Amino acid sequence: MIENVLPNAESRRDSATKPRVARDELPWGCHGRVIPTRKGLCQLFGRSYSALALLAGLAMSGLAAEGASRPNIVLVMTDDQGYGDLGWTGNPIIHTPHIDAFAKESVRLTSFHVSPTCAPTRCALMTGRHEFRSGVTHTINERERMSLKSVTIAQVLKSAGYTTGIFGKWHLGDEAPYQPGERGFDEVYIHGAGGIGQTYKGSCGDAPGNTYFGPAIRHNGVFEKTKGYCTDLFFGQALKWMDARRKDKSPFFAYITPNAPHAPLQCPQEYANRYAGKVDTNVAKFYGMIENIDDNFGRLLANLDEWGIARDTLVIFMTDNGGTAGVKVFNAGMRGAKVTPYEGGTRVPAFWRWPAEFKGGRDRAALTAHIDIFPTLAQIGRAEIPNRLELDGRSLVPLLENPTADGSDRILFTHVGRWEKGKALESKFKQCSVRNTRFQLVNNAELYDLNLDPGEAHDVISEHPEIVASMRAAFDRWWIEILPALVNEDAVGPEVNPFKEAYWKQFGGGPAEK
Ligand SMILES: [Ca+2]
Repeated sequence: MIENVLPNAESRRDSATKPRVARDELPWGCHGRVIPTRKGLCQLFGRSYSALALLAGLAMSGLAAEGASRPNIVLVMTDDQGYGDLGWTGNPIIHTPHIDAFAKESVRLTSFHVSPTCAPTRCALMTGRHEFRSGVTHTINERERMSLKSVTIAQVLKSAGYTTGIFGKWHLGDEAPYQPGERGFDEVYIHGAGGIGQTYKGSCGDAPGNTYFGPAIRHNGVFEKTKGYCTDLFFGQALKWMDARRKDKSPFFAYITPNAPHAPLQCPQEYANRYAGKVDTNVAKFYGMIENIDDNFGRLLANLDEWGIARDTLVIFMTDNGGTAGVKVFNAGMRGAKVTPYEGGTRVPAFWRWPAEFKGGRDRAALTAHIDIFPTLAQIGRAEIPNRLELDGRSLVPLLENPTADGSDRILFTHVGRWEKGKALESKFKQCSVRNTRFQLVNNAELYDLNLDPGEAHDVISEHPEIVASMRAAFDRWWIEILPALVNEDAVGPEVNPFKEAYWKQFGGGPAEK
């Protein structure tokens, strides 16, 4: 099945033309024994990372040991919660005791980066490749649709025997072929568009009349009318599903993606009340939404304990872009927020806990990213990545497993996208960044030394001409690579949102009633 969904020719890069990479330049999983029979090469700068690297990583990892058990995987990614919106990261007001306690037990990736907005991060996470390679350059206008040629981590884990479920926000296409049930998920319990109640022209839209309380949720293609608050519903269904799956012989992958605390800021009043008088009304609701997530996260962990599977379950907590409503209160000293290419736009919390294999209670400062999740989970799940699929990410297993692994340097590319229709070419340097561990080149015009200046306040572009030239050259190469992959730029959406059409087909009614 995976073989049928390989990337198309234009997005494959000819490995015969790639530069050879010296052994000491290879990223983490590539050190040690390299299996020469596998097609593909690890490339410097995180630009391309193939199945070879995965297998090499497996060869040296304890995970490859005969008979080592494969964990269940639970990935929780909240929406629009920034790095600073947790007690653990220093927020002086918010109350997140369950996530904080979990962080304490976890391996914490302290320089973990995602894309600056919702659908792009979800695409990069799902594919292990920069989202532009799958045509995702926006959050609406059919430009949030993940190319049907893309291979998802859900498909790869499923092919290795995992049972897979998504609970919450998908945001990679609302038309039938783009839905998660067609992209590797066995269980699908989602809202439409980029949020509950959202409606845009074309395909991107949720069920009619939905709010965060009692929304109609699409469950394996059939709408269910609900009672209760959205986040409670998504965690509740995920727990119900996990409870059924834990008795199976094969492991599960639960991708829990609440739409909260994304705006509109709607939360149970008792949660907002806890912050009344401490912050303004909107931030009180925003923090209330996060505290509600924290309660649900605590419920999840308590259930894993109660079921006796916590030790053999990898749980990941992360968020999908930089801060939003909370940055004016606390942004952990960073510049920027969601929809910007600065640290504050892309750096998010990333806590990984797998008691059976990872020694927790540690920070890892290496430069890491959402694109690394695909190869990491594939390695952990002992799933084979299709031969010709070349990833931008690299497995984090050595970093998570080995307290002394520090990782070689790499380059990450960020581009906010969201250009006007037809303006991709002229938007090359608009809202973008190139970064390595120490430096970040923003908009091709500003350079920051993150070691000395994590708040990106002092432009040092004139002091490091060689770094700037090297980053510009890398970005030029990357841009040429991704342009042919922008398959959604001229897409024309349907007249009616597919979610609404399906809802009306099930319950009656039509556009006039919206
Ligand atoms: Ca988001």
